[in-house]
Amino acid sequence: MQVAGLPILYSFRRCPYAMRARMSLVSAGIRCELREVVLREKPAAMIAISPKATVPVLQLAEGAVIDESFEIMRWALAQHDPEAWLNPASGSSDAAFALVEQTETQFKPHLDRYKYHDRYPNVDAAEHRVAGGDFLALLEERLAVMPYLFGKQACIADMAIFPFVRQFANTDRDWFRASPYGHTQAWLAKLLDGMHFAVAMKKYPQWQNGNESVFFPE
Ligand SMILES: N[C@@H](CCC(=O)N[C@@H](CS)C(=O)NCC(=O)O)C(=O)O
Repeated sequence: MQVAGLPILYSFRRCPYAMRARMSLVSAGIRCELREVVLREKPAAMIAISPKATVPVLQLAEGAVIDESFEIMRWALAQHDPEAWLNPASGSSDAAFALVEQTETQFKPHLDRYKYHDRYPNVDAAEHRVAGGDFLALLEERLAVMPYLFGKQACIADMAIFPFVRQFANTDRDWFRASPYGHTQAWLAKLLDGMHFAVAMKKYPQWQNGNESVFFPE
């Protein structure tokens, strides 16, 4: 069963990629059917439309499939962007996209090796925390002179990046609290306290045929 006329989002509540996709749907005001996935029991319907089998996956009402979180963000905001997430107040959208890309390539590998060090052979978590900290220092430099990464208001870069900084911070909260990244701490706290995150983190039961949930009902 499908909720008539709505796009379908395969999602996992705690996945930072899925979080940022959900937050962009909230900002754009796009309702969808949310299918909460348990990663070790991925639904066949999701794998059939996206064999790489990562969440999030968005299937549009006409059938098109978008299975990269940043692409989902860009698609949602291209429909409707009332908070101007695609138009950073300071700097260009290309610079914002580049910082998101840098987060994936330079920060995420260290985050994974710090947080999940037991899943990697011969990895020293502390070394990866230092390397991840070097990336936080880049954010800190920007946030020392403006409240968000690209100016006075949050844009796509803030929303695409903070779920990963959250994971890094939560790995050892005492360390993060004592770290020299005070502006980054304040930025993260503000975004965690925001409406988009609250709506995006609402809990849904695991999807099964017959228990359809609608994400972001007004
Ligand atoms: N590049 C993808 C990455 C998505 C991703 O890696 N999601 C993780 C969960 S956080 C996943 O689905 N992993 C597959 C698995 O654990 O089986 C995107 O941006 O959407």
